[in-house]
This record gives sequence, structure tokens and C-alpha cells, in this order.
Amino acid sequence: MSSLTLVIGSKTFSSWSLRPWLFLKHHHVAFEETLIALNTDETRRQILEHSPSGKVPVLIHGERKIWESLAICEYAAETFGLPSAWPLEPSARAFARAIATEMHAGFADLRNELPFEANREPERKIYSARAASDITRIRNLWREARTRYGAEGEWLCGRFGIVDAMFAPVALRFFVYDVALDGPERDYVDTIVLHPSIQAWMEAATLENPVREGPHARTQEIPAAVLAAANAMNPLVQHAAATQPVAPAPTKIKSFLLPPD
Ligand SMILES: N[C@@H](CCC(=O)N[C@@H](CS)C(=O)NCC(=O)O)C(=O)O
Repeated sequence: MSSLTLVIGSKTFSSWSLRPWLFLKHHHVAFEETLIALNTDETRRQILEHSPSGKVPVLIHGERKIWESLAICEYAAETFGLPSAWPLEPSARAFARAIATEMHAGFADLRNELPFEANREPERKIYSARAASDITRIRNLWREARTRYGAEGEWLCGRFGIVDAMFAPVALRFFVYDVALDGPERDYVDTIVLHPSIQAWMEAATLENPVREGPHARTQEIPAAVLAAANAMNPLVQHAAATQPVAPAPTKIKSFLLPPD
């Protein structure tokens, strides 16, 4: 087999890199990993050495270069004959593709306000009504997926597929920002966070010492009174409190660390 290398960004920040990395790991595809630290003076030059788009991830398979996280997952599924990349039944497949591409193209407010930080100790953060609306939409998508296909397995459309690779970093955001969830969404976040490869990614992120620059300021400590006032205005928190008790999210990542696969 030609050599296979996945070029990724810092595990702390690179949510796009996590998607194909998880997809390959889940299916036990052997690959080399080249990690480029994001947000340094050298980042752009180093990425351009590998990636024609100037972005990571990029998969290098022999002479071929495949960029864009979704394209990489599909290429790997087709090239290595991986199972159930998308559901086989047409309406389930259309649903999975629709929500994966909705994720790929959308939820900008959530992404900006709750930036991906894989090594963050879980803690709630204030977010705007626009980010809350992104969260509500994602919860509805996950609930619909689990309601329709939950009987077939623990992943969004039953068996693990590209749709799960696409949403895994979103689930990790919900975990590290302790977003109030219940029902199937809470279970789905736990399923993602407890995946051995996600555990390995989070553990690797804790060993990095990256710099957060660019549009996102580093997360600030939120005073308890400010958090309480924000939660009082947060419709999701209100809704969760009014319906049923929210199962507490695990607070310490390391308390249930599994050995890396
Ligand atoms: N649509 C692309 C997005 C890739 C992307 O934005 N990657 C970020 C890292 S997560 C990047 O390469 N940024 C370049 C930089 O930080 O200089 C995909 O799905 O792969």
C-alpha cells in the first residue's frame, strides 16, 4: 500500500483535523501523522508545504493529496473499503449527508463563541442568543437522528459513520463548555467523549503547549454571579431546569481516561 499520512493542526485547536483523524482511527486504518502547530509565525508556510488549500487537514496517499475533512473521510471510506461511511438506506443516507454538510457549512456563532479547545477543563461559558440558537438546532438534529435510528446503534444514524466524525468536535465543545443537555443529546456527547480515540486526542492535547491567537481570546474565568445571571437569561438552561434534572456532565476528563487505542 502507498504511504498514508494525515497532516493535522494542533490537537488543542484543530477541530477540522479531528474529523478525518477520528474516522481513520475508528476504522483502525494505519497512517502516519504530521502535526503542524497552529498560530505560529511558521504555520502558514508549513501548511503550504503539504496542503494546496493552505488548510489542514490534508491526507497524503502516495502521490495524491486530498484536502477538506469531508472529502478525506469519503476518500478513505472508498479507497480502503471502510464500512458504513453513510447509511445504505437512501432516506437515511440523505439525512446523514444533509446534517453533516449543514454542520460543515454552518454554526458559525457556536464555533466563534465556543472555540474548540480539546484540553479545556469542562466549565460553562456565557454565549449569545445566536450561539444558543445554533445549539438548539444541533440538539434537534441529534434528537431526530437518535429517534429515527437509535435502535440500530449508539451513533447518530445507528452505526458509526462520517456524520459522527463531522459532529464529534461539536460534541467535544458541548463537553468542555458544559452545555446543559439532557436525553439523547447528553448520551451522544458521552458516547463521543468516551470513544478511546477521542480520549487519546484529548490526552495528546493536554501535552501540547499551543498559543491561542487570532480571533479567539483565551477563555476567561467567569465569576459565579455573572454565570448565574447569564444562565437566568439562557433559554436552554431555563428549559432544562423546567423539564427534568440534567445529568451532570463528567467534570474531570482524566477520571475516566481510557488507554489509547
Ligand atoms: N473546510 C476545511 C476547514 C479547514 C480549516 O479551516 N483548518 C484550519 C485549522 S482547524 C486551518 O488550517 N487553519 C489555517 C491556519 O490556522 O493558518 C475542512 O473541512 O477541512
